[in-house]
Amino acid sequence: QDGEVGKAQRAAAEVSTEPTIFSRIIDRSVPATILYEDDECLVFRDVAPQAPVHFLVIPKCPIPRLSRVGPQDTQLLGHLMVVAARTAQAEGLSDGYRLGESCVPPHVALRVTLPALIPAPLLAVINDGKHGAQSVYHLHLHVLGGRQMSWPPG
Ligand code: IU
Repeated sequence: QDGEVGKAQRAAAEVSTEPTIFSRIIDRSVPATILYEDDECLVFRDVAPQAPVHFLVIPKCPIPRLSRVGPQDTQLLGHLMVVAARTAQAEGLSDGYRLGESCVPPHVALRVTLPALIPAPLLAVINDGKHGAQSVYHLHLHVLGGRQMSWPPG
């Protein structure tokens, strides 16, 4: 398949213990525009922004996907959200922003998330796995702002 779903399906088929592109951004072997860093996480601009401001917040430890987290990750996940909010403030998103919107177009996301259960459109907040159209297997939060977001998401 073409597009985001095809990319996600190929990524799911290739899941391995190899470092992802995000590990290489963490170790600086791949360049990125880094907005914030601490011992636990890294924040950088998305290379294909879907809004005037679009950045990703990732843990430094390579949790591949949300469904792999455990109780030991509770504090880290909270930290990622706090960092997301602080970075949004630093980016001047004083009119608000969206945390966790996937960049998958809504019509694609609709097909891959709870198609039968939710009649109204619903977008995955964090893409998990093949059916979630995840394309990079290193857990990440999306933060988008600088434009009016629509609801249902778009
Ligand atoms: P997804 O939720 O797994 O589909 O999001 C992956 C994101 O990573 C997507 O928005 C890409 O544009 C972004 N990205 C990036 O910022 N830099 C890269 O080198 C690669 C992907 I590969």
